[in-house]
Amino acid sequence: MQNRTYSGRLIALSMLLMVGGSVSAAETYTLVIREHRFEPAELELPAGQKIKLIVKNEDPTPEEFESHSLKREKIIPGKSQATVSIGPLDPGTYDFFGEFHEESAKGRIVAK
Ligand SMILES: [Cu+2]
Repeated sequence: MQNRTYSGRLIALSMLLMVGGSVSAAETYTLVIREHRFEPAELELPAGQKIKLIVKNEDPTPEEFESHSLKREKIIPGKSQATVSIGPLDPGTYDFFGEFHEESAKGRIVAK
């Protein structure tokens, strides 16, 4: 009897998680690194929701996506991609850069 109650609760919990998961599903945006620059250099995103940022490094050399304001850093080996989860963000501007090529790899996210 106790077991049935327990599994009933588990089912209820997993249904809740499924519903919650689909409601707050992160929107996906893509940044491309090409010749040590980010494309686009300015990315507009919706504020107040979770974002899945895919950073594709098309260069043969590694790059590090870094942002102090977003508190994120991630190394992306050459010719590969990585996912950076961000948000929900307050409206505003968030700078980011490629730590291995700071002179050219600069960009910003504008959350609206
Ligand atoms: Cu770093």
